[in-house]
Amino acid sequence: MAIALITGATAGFGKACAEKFAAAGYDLIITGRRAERLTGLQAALESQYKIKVLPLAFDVQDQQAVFSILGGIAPEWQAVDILVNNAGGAQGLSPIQDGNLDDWNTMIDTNVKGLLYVSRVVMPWMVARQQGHIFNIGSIAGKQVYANGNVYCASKAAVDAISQGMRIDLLPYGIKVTGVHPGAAETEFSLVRFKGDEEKAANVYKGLTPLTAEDIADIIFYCARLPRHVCINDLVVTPLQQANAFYYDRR
Ligand code: NDP
Ligand code: 8X3
Repeated sequence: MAIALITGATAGFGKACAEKFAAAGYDLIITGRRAERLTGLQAALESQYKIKVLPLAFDVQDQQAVFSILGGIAPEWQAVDILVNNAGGAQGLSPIQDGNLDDWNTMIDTNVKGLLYVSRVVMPWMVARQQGHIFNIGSIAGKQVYANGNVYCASKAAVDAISQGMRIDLLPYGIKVTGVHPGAAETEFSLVRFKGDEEKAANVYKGLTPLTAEDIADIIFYCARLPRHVCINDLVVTPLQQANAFYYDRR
C-alpha cells in the first residue's frame, strides 16, 4: 500500500490528515514532538484501519535529529508517496520593532528550515522512484502580510517560494508539489501563538465559522487522489466569512 508521511500529526491539520489517509488504507509515518500523542494515534489508527503506522518523535528544528531519525528509517518505509509538510505555527503577534527574538528563531527554524530538512531527506527517495506528491502547508499569511504578523508572514512567504522552487526542480522526476494556504482554521494554532492564553485564542474565531482541520485534510486528500497527469499547484482556502488575510465578516 502507499505511504503518507505527515509532519505535525499530534494536532490540527496533521492529525486530521493522518486520520483521512489512514481511512483510505495508507500506511503512515507520523511525526511531532509529543511522543505520547503519536503513539496514541498509532494505536488508534492501527486498530481501526489495519494499517501500519511508524511514529517518529523529533523536533523539526533539530537538523541532526531529522537526518538521523527520519533519514534512518528502514528501506521499506522510504517509499514515501505523499509528504505533508505541515509541522509549524506562529509565536506571538506584535509590532516588528518589539519582536521577540526567540519567537522569530522558532518560526523561521520550524516553518522554513524544518520543512527544508524534512524535504531534503525525503526528496531523494521520491526522485529515485520518479514519483511522489509533496504538500507544503503555507498560509494566507504568506500571500498577504497583516499587521503584527511580520515574521510569521515572512516564514510562510518563504514556504510559498520553496514550493515554487520544488515544483521546478522536481518536474523532471514526475513529482507533484501542492502549496496549501489556509486562512482562519480552529486548531491549537492560536493557543500556541498566544502561549496558552485561551481567551485570546478564542477571540481569533469570534463571530466566524472557521475552517476545521478536517476541511483541510479533505482538500489535501482530494488533491492527492487526482489522476497522475493532473496537479493542483496552489490553493488559498478560507472560511466563507474571510475575504483575505485581513477582511472578515464577523457576525
Ligand atoms: P496545531 O498547533 O494544531 O498543530 C501544529 C503541529 O505542528 C503539531 O502537531 C505540532 O506537534 C507540530 N509542530 C510544531 N512545531 C514543531 C516542531 N518544532 N517540531 C515538530 N513538530 C512541530 O496547528 P495547525 O494544525 O493549525 O497548524 C499546522 C500548520 O498549518 C502550521 O504550519 C501552521 O502555520 C499552518 N496554518 C495554520 C492555520 C490555522 O489557522 N490554524 C492557517 C494557515 C496555516 P508537537 O507540538 O507535538 O511537536
Ligand atoms: C494562520 C492563519 O491568518 O492567523 O496561518 O495567519 S493567520
